[in-house]
Amino acid sequence: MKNKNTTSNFKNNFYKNIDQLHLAPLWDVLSNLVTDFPKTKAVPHMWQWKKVKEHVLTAGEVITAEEAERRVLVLENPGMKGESKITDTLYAGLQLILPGEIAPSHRHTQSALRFIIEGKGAYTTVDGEITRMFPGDFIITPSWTWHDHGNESSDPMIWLDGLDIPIINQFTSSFAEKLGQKRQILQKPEGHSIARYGSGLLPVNNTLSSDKVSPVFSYPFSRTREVLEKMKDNDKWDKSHGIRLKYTNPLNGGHAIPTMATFMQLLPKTFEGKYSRSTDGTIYCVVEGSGKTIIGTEKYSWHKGDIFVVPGWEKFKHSTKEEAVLFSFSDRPVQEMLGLYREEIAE
Ligand code: GTQ
Repeated sequence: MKNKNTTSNFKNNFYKNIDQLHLAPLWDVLSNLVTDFPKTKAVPHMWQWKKVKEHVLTAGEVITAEEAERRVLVLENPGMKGESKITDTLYAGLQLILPGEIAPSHRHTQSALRFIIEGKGAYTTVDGEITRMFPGDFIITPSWTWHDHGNESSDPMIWLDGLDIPIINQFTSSFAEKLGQKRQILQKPEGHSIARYGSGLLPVNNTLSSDKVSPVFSYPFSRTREVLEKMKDNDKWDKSHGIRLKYTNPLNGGHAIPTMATFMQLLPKTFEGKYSRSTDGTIYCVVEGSGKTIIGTEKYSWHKGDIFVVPGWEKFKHSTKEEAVLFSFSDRPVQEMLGLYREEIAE
């Protein structure tokens, strides 16, 4: 029989020896690795537009869009400072383009979404097609497509960027390159994609090489708002989410971007939403109106332009006293593809 001392020596030696061979005991970490419920360092947070806007504009005095390549203030989740993440899997930022500026052409394997908050008529060019941007528009920059942004209008342009940067890095699949020109050459007329793919019609002889991403890369708010308006009187409200629409890829009915779900929703006036939670941490941007969202134990009162984040599996509920419109995005497509997505409505 080993006595107590030899036992602890024996064990200490064991741990030391395996450590030197880069082996580690699972029994120390198992309960943190395989948790009974989702765990995240991400916390709920809201960025108030009236507070952040002036700093986004000041960034325009600190650096030019060209020098910065992309002049963006990153929305950092307070629970994950320095990681450039708003949730575990997603990145978000506020990008500014001043009149006369160009953010030079580049491409990367990360997919991006742009949700326009302020300005009128600045452009983004994606894969040879230019599109002008107006508040409430949702625009896609698909993976590995050349894109440059510019502002020929007389007002600053600010939009919310959503990218799948943490997902791409998790898969060691980040590639990026610069075109070496400020602007790419236009190869299609303005409105090309939405005319071909955005009206419930598709060219019979489809020449697209892939259906992974929606070929409708610009979803103007004017159209989206009209749909919500039509639906609000005739459709059943979801008890938690009001009228919530997902942006879809007309080629397959799936999400518009393969890694990021995007939604627009209308909450009626005097809405008292039921608590719900889902495994996809979600970023919301207030498009119209005002309201309140309780996330976990915190209450957030939001107004136009505010951005708030609901971490995955955190209970939340919306309430309003006036009609409100919210844009949101999450990593739901990836979770759905992997069979991981779960949601729950509290009774
Ligand atoms: O506009 O291409 O917020 O490459 C972060 C990385 C925006 C962009 C961001 C980017 C972009």
